[in-house]
Amino acid sequence: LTFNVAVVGATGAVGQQMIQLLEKRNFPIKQLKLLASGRSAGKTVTFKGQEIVLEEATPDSFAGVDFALFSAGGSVSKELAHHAVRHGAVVIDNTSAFRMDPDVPLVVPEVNMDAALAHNGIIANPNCSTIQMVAALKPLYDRFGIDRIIVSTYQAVSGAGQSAINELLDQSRDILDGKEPQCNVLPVGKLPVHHQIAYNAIPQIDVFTDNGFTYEEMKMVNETKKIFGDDTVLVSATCVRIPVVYGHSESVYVELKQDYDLAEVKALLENAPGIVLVDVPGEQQYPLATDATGKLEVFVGRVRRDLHHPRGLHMWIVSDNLLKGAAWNTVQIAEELIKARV
Ligand code: A2P
Ligand code: 11C
Repeated sequence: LTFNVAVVGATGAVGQQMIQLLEKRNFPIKQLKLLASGRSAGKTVTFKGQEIVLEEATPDSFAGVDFALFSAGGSVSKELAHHAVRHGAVVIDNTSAFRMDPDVPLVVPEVNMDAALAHNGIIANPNCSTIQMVAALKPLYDRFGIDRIIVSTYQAVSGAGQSAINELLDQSRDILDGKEPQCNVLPVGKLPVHHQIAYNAIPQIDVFTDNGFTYEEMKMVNETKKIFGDDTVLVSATCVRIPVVYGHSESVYVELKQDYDLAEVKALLENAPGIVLVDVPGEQQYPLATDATGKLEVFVGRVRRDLHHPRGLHMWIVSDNLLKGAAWNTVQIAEELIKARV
């Protein structure tokens, strides 16, 4: 059994990873359609040794498509996802366009694949910083329950797309060469003020909401509740952009509902699907963004008891934001749908 697959945003940081994953995973593809803006139409991409010509994404691009993987920004998803569904495709959308829509399941396969099976045409992929956190916390949520989470993130520039990657590299080079760095993309391209990311840490990802938290921070709050299907989980987040290209790192403090045994917590993490425990402080072994780059798993380490709260627990969670945080979670949902339906 093979499927027609479309990638929307095929030239983007996430889209390119989707294409590579479809090839590496030997996804059962009949025909691959690569869609982007009109600017990219006519360029070619090599897939399994064959050149595929990029096409402009339009409402009519989806005839015969079984899976449409969207990662071209929320406005493109809002404009085109329903056309893909109209043509009979299952849309797996990596943008924030439909995540909080009650008719759209928000899915991390390790956590709530059952929700995906009940889709109405669109399945949403959560934000990268949410995905790695909930994947790691799932075994603890199931065993002990979770009262609250306080998370601080250290996020890679690739989360903001190819232009942000270029900006970090250009600024780093320019500063070393004694030139004035150009700041045009971060923290948020469309805002008038931009900050240098090279040799810096910017405590703003996405725009601010009225409560003083940014949208990225509120995504972690709202998406976590939706994925766990539990509004009682309290989440507070501070999201920070750092000069790393690939891999988001997170300092996560969690208060469990029940008393826990630290050895059991580590054993649960070690045995959880998609999680790798890297936690040997005496040998300086802990998750690093550089080690997580290119890997599909979520890496957890620095697991330790809080000094004061009896049910408090700290950990360090790292994953490749373009893979488990985006392209892999999307392709994984498609793989799981195929497994469940065949
Ligand atoms: P293009 O390269 O043609 O502009 P990133 O997240 O790395 O910035 O990538 C954004 C992706 O979204 C790119 O593949 C980009 O294609 C695509 N894109 C941007 N605008 C549109 C649009 N109006 N229609 C379809 N794809 C778009
Ligand atoms: C970042 N987490 O690192 C963002 C990127 O809602 O899909 C993903 C934005 C989103 O900038």
